[in-house]
Amino acid sequence: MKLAYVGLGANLGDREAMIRRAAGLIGAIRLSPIVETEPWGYADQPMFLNAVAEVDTPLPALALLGHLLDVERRLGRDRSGPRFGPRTIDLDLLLYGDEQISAPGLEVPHPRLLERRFVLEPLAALVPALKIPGNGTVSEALAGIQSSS
Ligand code: X6L
Ligand code: MG
Ligand code: MG
Repeated sequence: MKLAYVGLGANLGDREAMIRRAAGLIGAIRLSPIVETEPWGYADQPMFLNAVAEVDTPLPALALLGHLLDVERRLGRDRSGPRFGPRTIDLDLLLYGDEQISAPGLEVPHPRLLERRFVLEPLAALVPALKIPGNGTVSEALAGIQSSS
C-alpha cells in the first residue's frame, strides 16, 4: 500500500458536493479543509473550491491515475472546452509515496505543485512536515510562495 495525495478542484455545479463525492469515490482516508480560490490560468471563469485528499492505495501509480480519470468522467468532466477552463471536477495526482515518476501522461511530484497555493495550502493542512521528493517539506514549499495561487 502507498500513501498518495490527490488535488481536487471544482468550479461548476454543486462544487462542494462534487469534491465530497470524488473524495468518496477515490477512497480518501482524510480530506483537507475545502478552500475557495481565485481561478488561475484562465481568468474569466467561476471561483474554485480546492482540497487535497489522502489515499492509501494498493494500486501502482499509473493505475491510480487511470482510476482518477475514470472518476472525473463519472462526475461529468467534459474536456471539450478550453484547456484551463471550468470543470465539474479535476483530480490531480500530486504525490505517490516518496516516489519520483516520469512517464507519458504522469509526472510525480506534480510538476506545478510548488507554484500553486491552492494545492499547497490544503496539502499543508494534512501533512505539513511531509518531504516532497527532490525538494523540502510541504510547509517550506508553502512559505516559499509569494502571492501566486
Ligand atoms: C500563466 C499561465 C499563469 C498559466 C498561470 C495556472 C495555468 C494554473 C493552469 C497559468 C496556469 C493552471 C485550478 C485553477 C486551474 C484550480 C484554481 C491550473 C490548471 N485549475 N484555479 N486553474 N483552482 N483556483 O484547481 O491549475 S487550470
Ligand atoms: Mg488541476
Ligand atoms: Mg487535472
